Amino acid sequence: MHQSKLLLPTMREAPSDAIAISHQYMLRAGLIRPVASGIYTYLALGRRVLHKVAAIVREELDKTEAQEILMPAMQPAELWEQSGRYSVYGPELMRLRDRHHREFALGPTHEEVITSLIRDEVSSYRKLPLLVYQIQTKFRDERRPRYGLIRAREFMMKDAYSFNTDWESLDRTYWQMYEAYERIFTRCGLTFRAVEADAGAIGGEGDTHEFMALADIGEDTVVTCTECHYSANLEKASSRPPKVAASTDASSREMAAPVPKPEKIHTPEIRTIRQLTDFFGIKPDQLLKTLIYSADGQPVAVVIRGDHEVNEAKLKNALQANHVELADEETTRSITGAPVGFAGPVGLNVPLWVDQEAASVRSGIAGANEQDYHLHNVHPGRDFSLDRVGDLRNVKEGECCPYCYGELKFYRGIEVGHVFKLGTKYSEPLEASYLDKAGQQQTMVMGCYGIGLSRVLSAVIEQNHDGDGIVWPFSIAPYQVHLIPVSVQDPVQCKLAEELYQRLSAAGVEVLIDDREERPGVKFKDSDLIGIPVRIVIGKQASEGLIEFKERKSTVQQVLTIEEALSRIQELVKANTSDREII
Ligand code: 9G3
Repeated sequence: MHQSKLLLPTMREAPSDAIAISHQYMLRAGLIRPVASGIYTYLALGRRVLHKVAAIVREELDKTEAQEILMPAMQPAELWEQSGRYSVYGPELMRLRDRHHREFALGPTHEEVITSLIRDEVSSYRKLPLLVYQIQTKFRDERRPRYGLIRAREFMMKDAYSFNTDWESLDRTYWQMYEAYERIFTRCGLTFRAVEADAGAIGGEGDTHEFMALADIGEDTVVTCTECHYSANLEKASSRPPKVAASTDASSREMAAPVPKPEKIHTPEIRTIRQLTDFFGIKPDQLLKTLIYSADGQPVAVVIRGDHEVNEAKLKNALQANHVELADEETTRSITGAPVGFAGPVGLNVPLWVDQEAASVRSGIAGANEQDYHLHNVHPGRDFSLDRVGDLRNVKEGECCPYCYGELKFYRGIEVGHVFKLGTKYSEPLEASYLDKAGQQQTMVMGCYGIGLSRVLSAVIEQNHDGDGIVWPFSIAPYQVHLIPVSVQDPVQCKLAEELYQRLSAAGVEVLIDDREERPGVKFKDSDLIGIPVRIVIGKQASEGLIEFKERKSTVQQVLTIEEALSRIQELVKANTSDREII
């Protein structure tokens, strides 16, 4: 491609509202342009990268006998009413009416559409397992679109769905897709972790793993063990107490002196953890923090140690609720009779959910449910009920791995893939069933598997850039070679550049030639910005048949003959585009 013909509007500065480096470089390198908040046009360079990522996805999925189909974006509301999800999703689900005023949704995902298709077309076990996928635009009306393609309102997703006869068959398909994802993200040049993820409160779902590309801008927290392969989304991660001498375990708790009755202490304006630990001269782990939540609109009290934080995903699962959120100030006041900071578990008449480590505090300090008063000597089980105890908290960095006592470390991650065992969550309500060998009607067991293609672009840039711009991995770069004649006025340079362009293109190498009448400095700055892996500069030494060779990821520039440069390029192309298996 001749750059003088390419719409490639590079910018020296990114707009101030672009916070993420990947968003800044996508705008500055002319990959995307905003149409509205969270809605983008992909210009030529951006589309070429997206297309390469999609090609890798197709290659790896087609190896697994998955078949590619294409479903509509417009989905009749009836399907979502049958699955029961039409009312569950709020403003995030884009809704519209057709000319007959019939209701539709713009698809954020396609479980309903695909399940109704398979229900109508498949009825025998002989046709299962069936694995279909599509690469298609998704619509989710995010409240706060941000970070460019990381959280967009219209984005490209590969979504796959499997229909299995039973859970055992689903398990095989699930791990087959999991391994395909490992190959896909490796080939895209991403550093990633597959983490155990929260399967959501609604029953009928099994395992689920998220593929997280490690990046500081990532919205998710990945918890990883330093010793073993344990890796989990913070929403799901657990830990266990360190191995300690037997003397301080639960049994010694019983032997210790009985805890005196709770006593009210006047604590004027003492409400924060910090103020309480100073006032009582205790550590935060002796505080019994009580938070009032609203779970699907019903109030509940959550009791947790002062040094821990509530994990709302775990709480939601424990409560089997669709939605949980902290109650507002006046709800807290009306339920506890006191402002936030003086709430406590003793004498509350709402359901009490206690984190398991708060439950094993022997004698704690808690709010007295009275302004400016706290209780000490509060003994869980005696002074408040332990009928509902569970793991309701976030693990903390440095705690022990639940499997091997290794140390848990936190990383930020961008979720680029997600594999789910759905079970019968959709096949049940949509009545997708099949006749088994014995002629019995059985409900299909499903899995679903997503990759955020546009998010992969952002994640790759977050992990592959420097101060001058993007450093594309060869496998998904928009072009493979950037040919730069320093001066298009010089006939020798131009002639050589065009010759090279023809030879490389004829050899199947993807070349962008910067034939613009621009100063060299502008050409080099743009070249660093758009991040094409190999740069060939044709300058003064062109008359001696010598050119400058440089890889974008290295600082080394070499003066080579044409033939030397061509063979270096052939090597790089060969090494980077064969779909090499991951050993
Ligand atoms: C909605 C809206 C947003 C959503 C969903 C539904 C996320 C929704 C989860 C999934 C599960 C998998 C197939 C590909 C992989 C992910 N956001 N999810 O179901 F109506 Cl507005 O999409 N689907």
